[in-house]
Parts: sequence; C-alpha cells; structure tokens
Amino acid sequence: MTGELLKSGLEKAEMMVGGEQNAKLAQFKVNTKDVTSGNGVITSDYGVKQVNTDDWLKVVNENHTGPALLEDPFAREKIHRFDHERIPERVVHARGSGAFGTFRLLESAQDVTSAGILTDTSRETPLFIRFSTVLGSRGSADTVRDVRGFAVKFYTQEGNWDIVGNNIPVFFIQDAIKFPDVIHAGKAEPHNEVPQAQTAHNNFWDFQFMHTEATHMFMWTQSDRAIPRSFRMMQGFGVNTYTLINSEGKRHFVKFHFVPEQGVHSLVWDEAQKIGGQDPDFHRKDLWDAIEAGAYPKWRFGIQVIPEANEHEFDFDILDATKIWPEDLVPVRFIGEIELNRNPDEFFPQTEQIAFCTSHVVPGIGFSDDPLLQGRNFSYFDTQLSRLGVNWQELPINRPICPVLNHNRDGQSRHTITKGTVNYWPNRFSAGPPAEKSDPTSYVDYPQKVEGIKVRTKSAKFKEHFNQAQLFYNSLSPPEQAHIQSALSFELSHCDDPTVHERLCQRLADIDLGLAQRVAQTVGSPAPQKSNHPNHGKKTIHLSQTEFPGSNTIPARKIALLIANGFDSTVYQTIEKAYKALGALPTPVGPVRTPIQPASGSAVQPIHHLESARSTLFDAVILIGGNESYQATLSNNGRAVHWVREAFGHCKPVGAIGGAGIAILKTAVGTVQQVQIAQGSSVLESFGVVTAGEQATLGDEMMKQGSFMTTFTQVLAKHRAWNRETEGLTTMV
Ligand code: HDD
Repeated sequence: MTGELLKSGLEKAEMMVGGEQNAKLAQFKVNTKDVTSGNGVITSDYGVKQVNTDDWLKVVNENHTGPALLEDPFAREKIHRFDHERIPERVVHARGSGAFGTFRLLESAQDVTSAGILTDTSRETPLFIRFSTVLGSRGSADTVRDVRGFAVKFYTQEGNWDIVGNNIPVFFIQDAIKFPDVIHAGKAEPHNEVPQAQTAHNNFWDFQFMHTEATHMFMWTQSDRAIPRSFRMMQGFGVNTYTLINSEGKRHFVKFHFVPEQGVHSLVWDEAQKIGGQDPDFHRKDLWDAIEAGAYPKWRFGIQVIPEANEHEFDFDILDATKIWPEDLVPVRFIGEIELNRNPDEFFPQTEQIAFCTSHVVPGIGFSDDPLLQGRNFSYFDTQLSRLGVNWQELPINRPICPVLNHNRDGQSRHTITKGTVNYWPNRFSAGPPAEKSDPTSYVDYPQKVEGIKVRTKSAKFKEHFNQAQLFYNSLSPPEQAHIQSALSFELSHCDDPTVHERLCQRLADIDLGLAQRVAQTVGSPAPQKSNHPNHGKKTIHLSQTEFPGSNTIPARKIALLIANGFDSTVYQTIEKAYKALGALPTPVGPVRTPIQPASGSAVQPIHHLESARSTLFDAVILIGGNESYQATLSNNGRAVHWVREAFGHCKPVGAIGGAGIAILKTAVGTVQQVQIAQGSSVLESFGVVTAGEQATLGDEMMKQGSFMTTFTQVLAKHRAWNRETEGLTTMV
C-alpha cells in the first residue's frame, strides 16, 4: 500500500514538475491566500467577521471615554498575536534572503552516483536558496565584511536534499566541537554586545591567533570574497566533503560547487561601508530586483570527485574542511545549472521559516568522516527545534514534495492527521512498513567498514595549517593582495589590545613576511623579522576573482546615466536602448526627480536624484553630455561632482561624452593627470575612464567598433579598473 502511495506521489510530483508549475509551488496553493484580491472581510483567527477593528470595547461616559474591557476577544487576540510574532533568530546566519528556482541536470553523473537528481537529465528539480551573512543579527546591514551563507534546498522526488554551504570554500575550524567558540569569538563581545556584524574586534582576532587551523579561512574573510557585489555574483561551495554512491555500491568523495554566470565580483571596502548606511538592504534588493526584472541569476553546478581508493594521495587530508581541493589537482566537473526565477510571496513563512539540515541527503549521496560535517549533522536539526518546534518539517516551505509517511507523532503545532489505529512498527496490519532495499528510491546506508579505538584526536595531515593559506594569498592578483593587507590593517586597528596586534602580525609572517611587515607598520605594531613558515611561493587556479574565467559579463549591471537640463537626448536614448538590449540596467539619475528637459527632444524623469542614491549603488557612471546648461548644472553641484569622484575612487567604469561631459569629469577627477582624455572625434579608454570627444558623440556612430559604446562595454564587463589602485590614482581623489 505504501509502495503504491509513494509511486502515485512520485508520478504526481513528476507530472507537476514537467507541467506549468513546479511541484513545490503547486504544493503552496493549499496554504496561500491573497489579501489584495477577492471580497474577503476581516475576521478573527477563529473565523468570526468583525465590524470595528479600530476601537477596543470600552465602557464609556457621556464624553465617550472610559476603561477598556478585557472581555474584548478581538482586541485580545490581536494583541496576543502581535506579542508573539517574533521567533528566535538563527543563532548564526540570522540575516538573509532567498528565492525559488530550479535545478536542471545537463549531464548524468551515474558513473559516481545513483541519486535521481544527479542522473536523470529529464528532471527539473524545484529549489530554494537562502543567502545570508553569518555574524550580524536579523536587522544588520547586508554589505558587512563577513562570510556569506549559500544554503540550497532541493525538493527532489526522493526527499529534500540540503547543501548548506558558504561563498568561501573552507572553514575556520576542523572539528564541530569548536563551533560555539569560533562563533562566540566572532559575534559581538559578551560584556557590551559590540560590535554588530563585524570581526574587527579583539576576541575574533584573539581566536584566530589561538587557532592556527583558522589561518586559511581568515585570509579568505579578509579578501574581497567577504564583501560581494551581489548574492548573484558569489560562488557557492558545499565546503564539507560528502560522498556519492553509484548503483554498483561504489563510493567516491565529493565537494559541491556553484559558479555564477554573472561573474564573481566584489565591492570595494570603502563602498561596502558606505552602502551599509545608505542602503542596508543592498543585497536583498539586488536579488529581488533582478528576479522581478526577469534577469534570473544562474549558477553552474559542479562536483569535484575523488575515488575512495585515492583518499590518501594528497598532501592534505581530504576530510579537512579548512582545505580546498585545488582545481589543478581535482578539476570541477560541471553537470548542471540552477536558476533563481521567483521571489517568495511572504518573507516570514518562506525565507525566515526555511530550515536546512546538512544531514538531509537523498539516496546516492552520503556523508564522510569529515569531523566538522559529523557535528553539523547533529546541530542543524537540533537548532530547528528551538527556532521552529518539533514539527518544523510540516511547515509549507520545508515540506518535501514526495509523500511523507512514518510513525512520528504529536509535538507542538502538529498539522498532519494520520488516520489508523496504530502508530508503531511492526504492527498487526503491516501498515506503514519500511521500504524495500531493492527500491532505488529508498535510502540504503553505505556499508562503510570502521574499526578503531575511542579517542579525541585528529589525523596528522590535519595539523598542517599554513600551506593553503599561502597558496590562496599567492594565487591572488596584486590588487586583491593589496585589499587583504588593507582589510587586515582595518580589522586590527579596531582591536584596542596591542597583544592582539602583535600576535596576529606574527601569525601573518607564517603566510607572507612582507604582508606581515606592511600590516604591522600600518597598525603600529612591532614588525616581525622572520617567518617560521616561509612562503612556498606556489599558486593554483580559480582562486582569484579578477582572473576568474567567464567573469566578464554585463547583464544586470546597474549603470547610472547622469542627466541634467540641456542633456543630449540622442546620446541618452542610444545608450539606454543599447544597454537594455544587452540586459544591463541603465538608470537615469538627475539633480531632482522632476522631468529633466534635454537640449532638444522629450523630457526624461530620473529614477533617482543625486541625494536619493549615490554612485556607490551603481556599477558604472556615464556623464551623458549636453549643452552649457548641462555642464554648468552638474559642475556646480557638489553632490554631482562627488558622485563621479567617488565612482572613480571605487574603480568603477566612468564615461564622459562630449565637451560638457568631459568638463564635468575634469572637475571631479581633474587632479589625476595620468588619465588621458579624448579630443575631437576620438574615443579613448584610460584607467577605465572612457571619454568621447565632441564629434564622436552622434547617434549610430556610438555603436560602431572603437566607438564609445563598444569601448565602455568592454570596461564595464571587467567590473572595476583595478589599475587605478595599483598605479596609486585612487589615493589622489
Ligand atoms: Fe552552520 C546555519 C553554513 C558550520 C551550526 N550554517 C548555517 C547556515 C549556513 C551555514 C549557510 C544558514 C542556513 C539558513 O540559511 O538557514 N555552517 C555553514 C558552513 C559550515 C558551517 C558552510 C562549515 C562547513 N554550522 C557549522 C557548524 C555548526 C553549525 C560546525 C555546529 C556544530 N549553522 C549551525 C546552526 C545554524 C547554522 C547553529 C543556525 C541556524 C540554522 O543552523 O538553521 O545549526
């Protein structure tokens, strides 16, 4: 009976996935109502229609004043419900947002796994991804320096599969027993709950010094990875080592990867800090807006696979979560893609109540003896009990799309009503039996051979902590290395205990002596004179963002088109149309939001004025150009000048068209003599600044090879002009 039920459920799920709506979205219908459509009126939670929802029931005198009655069930219910609206926020990763999407398998991985989701290329699997910061509370800012969570719930036909990953491929600690320590040290300090959502304090850096195993990870958190430009532009990593088991029962070790098609890009630190105040929801809105605009973010899904027999062939332990599997040793095999294509309908029941468990894997996927993963497998379910209660898997967002049947019962807020007189197995009716081992959709444990003694220890290779920290640092481009140096200098400067500075600078010498000495000089700490672990000088591929393959794209890049009265309408229209066609988001910005009159043609209403959004919120800025009025308005507007100057300082592509555009540019960044400016009919790119002389600006000419548009597009695709930093230009503005 159960088999049939399961089969019909699977068939139904399969049908729905192939149909107009995916099975997960179809399932939500039962729990969804739309308050803005239909003729509903307000009722109490127990269903009684209410005629007055503004006044508490009172006993009043002739002046209509008097005490409120506790008797009023409607008022009491409303206040009771409000009083209990909050649930405990996640103990880590409290701030986050997410979206629905789909997974498509492009190439079967049946050689290594029997998992349906990784072998059946005809399936489209519904999913939800929640992105998060780690340390801040629910209301903290999006752009803080922190690791980003990348948690994926696949609603597969064989049950939910969660990859609870991060945007950084390694972790601070090797054994889960240390997790409360690393999180206590990283979160706000216990005596005064300061600082919020930052690692720039004594305790965090004290912990890093006391744990050499954290060295590799803290180099990642001090890199640009910890200040992503967008959730859409982050890599995702499963971090832990899992296993894949194929239909012959053979086991492979695996790491999971997600690579964004939007490129891997970051903010710069000055910008990240400013956005924290200007738009604390920057990442949340960016994801929401991209999906609403139909610019669906996509990631390639890949696996790194090591046969069981090769486990010990590396100079690191492949079960150690503080180590990557360098891609020149173990290439990523890309087998699928995910797309996020639907925003949640309501934040709380979907994004806040989603709950992940590393222990939730489906047939064909298993765990390894990675000691971090083993502990995580205990922790996640446990935390959901205090956050959501024991029946958390009945919540609509967490329910699998396949049938669920077992003898678990009761507990707070139980929804399911299970008919029948038995709630145990075995029973006299043979009701609710275990699945057959031969059923490929059931979970069969891998018969791993284990023998040994009971001790608290680690393998010898777990004790090497510096090789990969050096490998990471060496593999970055010079601007990325410089950013790490600045980040460390910032963080240590916020520690007021000189012991912390001194010790950390010693530790940095274990990665790179030059780096340690430069940081020590900046923070005013004694400079280490020697390294106990001299830098081995080795590099590997795909760790640098600036050199990350396939990152140079422009879809969904936000380009501010600066306009003011007297702007050139032809240029504006051409650029706007061209970038929209390329999938970017050109946005008119003016001194005010009332319609702006061009030199000739129709007025344009800006989406932002110069105060409502700064250039920090855009990827690039173009001074459209125009007549004298355009030039005077923007050159004499301090905010406009600051806009351009700041975009230049943040290494963003800056464009200036015609005499007026170039004049404003010169007012903003004129002190930087090295930037070459176009004249006459020429178009020139210099340090990511693209200028078009007076005669180069007209209509279709802009679209030709070597024109403003093609040149600016190339610069835009590179995201930032880092040579401004390496040549010292940004310190001059
Ligand atoms: Fe964790 C949440 C990622 C180690 C215990 N973790 C959480 C989330 C992510 C990660 C993305 C947010 C999930 C969501 O959006 O709801 N955690 C990681 C990664 C780790 C890691 C990549 C290292 C490989 N975590 C880790 C350890 C432990 C935990 C070692 C405990 C032993 N993590 C938790 C937790 C959280 C959590 C306390 C808080 C909220 C939740 O689980 O659902 O159980």
